[in-house]
Amino acid sequence: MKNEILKRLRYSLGKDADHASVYDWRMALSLVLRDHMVDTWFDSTRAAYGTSAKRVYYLSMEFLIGRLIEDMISNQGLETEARNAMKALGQDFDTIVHNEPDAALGNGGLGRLAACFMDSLATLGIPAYGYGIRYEHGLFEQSFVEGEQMEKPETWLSQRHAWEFERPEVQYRIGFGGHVSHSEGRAKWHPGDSVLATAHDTPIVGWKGVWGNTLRLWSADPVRQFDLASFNRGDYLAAGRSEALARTISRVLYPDDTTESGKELRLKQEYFFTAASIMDLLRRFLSDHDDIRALPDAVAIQLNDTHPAIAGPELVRLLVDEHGLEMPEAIDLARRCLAYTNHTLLPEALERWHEGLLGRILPRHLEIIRAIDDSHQAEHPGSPRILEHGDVRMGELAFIMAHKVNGVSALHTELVKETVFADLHRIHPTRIINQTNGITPRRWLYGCNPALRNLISEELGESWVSDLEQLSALTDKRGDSAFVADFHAAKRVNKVALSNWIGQTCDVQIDPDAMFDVQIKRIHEYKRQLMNLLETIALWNEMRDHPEKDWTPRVKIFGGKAAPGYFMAKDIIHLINDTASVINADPVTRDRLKIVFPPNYNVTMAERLIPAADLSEQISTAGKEASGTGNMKFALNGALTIGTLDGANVEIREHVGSENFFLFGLTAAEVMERRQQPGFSRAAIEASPRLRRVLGQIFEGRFSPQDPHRYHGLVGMLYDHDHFLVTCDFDSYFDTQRRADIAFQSQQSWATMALMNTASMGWFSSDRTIRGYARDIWKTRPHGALLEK
Ligand code: DL6
Repeated sequence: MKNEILKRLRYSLGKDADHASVYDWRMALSLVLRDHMVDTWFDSTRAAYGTSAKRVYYLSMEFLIGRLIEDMISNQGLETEARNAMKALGQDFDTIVHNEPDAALGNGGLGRLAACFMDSLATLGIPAYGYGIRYEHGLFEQSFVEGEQMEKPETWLSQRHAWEFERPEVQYRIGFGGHVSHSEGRAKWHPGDSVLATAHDTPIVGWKGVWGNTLRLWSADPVRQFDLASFNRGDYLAAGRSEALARTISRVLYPDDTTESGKELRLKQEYFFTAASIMDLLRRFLSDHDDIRALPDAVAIQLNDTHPAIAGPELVRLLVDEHGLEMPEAIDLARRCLAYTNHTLLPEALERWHEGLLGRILPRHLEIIRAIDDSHQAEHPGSPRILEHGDVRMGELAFIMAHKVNGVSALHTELVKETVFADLHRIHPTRIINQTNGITPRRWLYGCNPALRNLISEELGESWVSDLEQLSALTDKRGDSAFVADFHAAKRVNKVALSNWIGQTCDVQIDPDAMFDVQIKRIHEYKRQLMNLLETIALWNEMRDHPEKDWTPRVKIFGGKAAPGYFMAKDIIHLINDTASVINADPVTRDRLKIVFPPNYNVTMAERLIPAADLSEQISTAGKEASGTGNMKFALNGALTIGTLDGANVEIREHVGSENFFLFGLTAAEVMERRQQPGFSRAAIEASPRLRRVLGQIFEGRFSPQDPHRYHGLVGMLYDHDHFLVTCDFDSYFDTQRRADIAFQSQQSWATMALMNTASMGWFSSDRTIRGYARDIWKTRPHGALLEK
């Protein structure tokens, strides 16, 4: 490998070893690793073609892949070789690895889930393509200035992306606008503008390098030839339009996963990548099939949320307008290929487009949507409409065009049936199914936590990495005090490393023996970072009132970004930082309570924080978090959860045992009921002197003395319309935190509970989730065995 790296350095990067920078070394190593993948990748593609295997197409606006170098090394079993090679070349392996930008092509859970799924699809040997957008700028970079969030564009592509192959020959022309002509019963769309979608392929190789799939991301390019023709005709505006459109379409990821945003450009982005993907998969299908009617036997298309829901009308358009099928048959064929995953019940996150806007950008699609809506109505009179009050409802469209709709945790799936799609569920009672989310153990234990991984592998060998349920054998070790001590020691190694990193990045000294209490996720009112902070202030008050007590030392760690236009979330960040300044400087509590909020939370930071966590905060208002996947990562790495009965917390608690989980708060049903009671939040505050005191301090400017009015709006919100019931759950949360304090005082029993979490989390592997999708939705099976080495 050493020689391969030197060769790449010289011939691909044009550098000799004496003048190579860290970037050059990282690129040379990455290119060598990529070379190692290519044969597997080709073999897999050939095997899929050879057996006419059904292919899965995972359409997602987001793939939050983070850094890839460690995945590429560990999945191919090249860690020792790569480390030794870099050492022999006089380079520090960790510095090289940390030089890779964190590809933040997603906002949060939905995007990270897509990345975990790509790893599992490859590990299981299921022929699959991930299709998305190659954003030039991923999720913004966050910094804090005097405690406030600042946003800067993220620039992961300012350096060459080591892993991808550009495919200039794989291009599709994507149209927008224009008009539709009808003649002899046939429609033809004449787009006004168009751009080219160009493919960029990243090979994704699964565990042990047995199977490789493709992540194909589309970039937008101007339609050059068309431009020249327009230009020559003197139509200069048309020439410029394509360039301007192309420049914007794949430029930036929308930094908002909960509100309808960006309107027109966002709709264009959705259509752009969906249309390119559908055209691409049809081309592949037609390269070895003659009969278009065989499509559902060869193609399974999964829509990751409603963002690619235009796939239904697009596929119908191609089948009708290009392949000459009749509309009813085309709708039926498309439906048999399509399935849709719902990831949220939040009304503001359920996409709707103004009919006028959609019709202007996609006139033919609007006609087809009307036809789909009418035919569904004709079959099921009185059913919910896709078109309602001048809006196109993408959830209803996705549901009606899918043969299966899945929720992402057991509770969420039931709520999907009872709420957003209740009427459609009554009409199609077998369509909604559950597939509880999962996480890849390759990244979220094997890769990010070498201390624990080594301990487990010494005990069980390495086969747990692709068969996570084997971890249950660790249950037998709970009475083995030496093993429990080793488990505890592995956690401590991670805590020491994190303490050092926090000292360097946040300039805050923390005690590795304190409880590391971590909440990392997008900042949102329903996730209730605010409740966590209020509890921290209440604890601080009690520590100051009773400094003589034997308090359990805590470090409260927050991480996450707020959507730039979400002002309440930004206020919450500001308040956390303001409070940290006051509490961290308090000589009375300094050794017992600290708050840290490292800026720019991303996948790499999660890989640092999760292995070091003792307590995982999963405290959303019950009924609001569809699943969560951070909750799974923490528990797998031996953190205990403090959480509500929300999303996948419910199933995590069932698996790890109620005695190893700190439960509090109202249930989803109680939440709905409580919200109906007039003045519920004021009543909760009146009943809790502890909470009243904290809110009074914030209101009076105790944490913002330079600007005492800063948080009046926030406190007012809690009194008057506390939609997420922070006030109602506060006391129960506070008391449960004190139970956690007591439990943490016995390190032996805490470590045993932590071990039981790790041992019980095997079911939450994304391999299990993908097997479920393959069995219940895609009707496909693994092909990896074909290549078993
Ligand atoms: O299913 C992946 C992930 C879930 O774990 C989270 O609970 C859920 O919030 C997230 N949903 C989204 C989409 N929009 N919103 N909100 O990211 O999906």
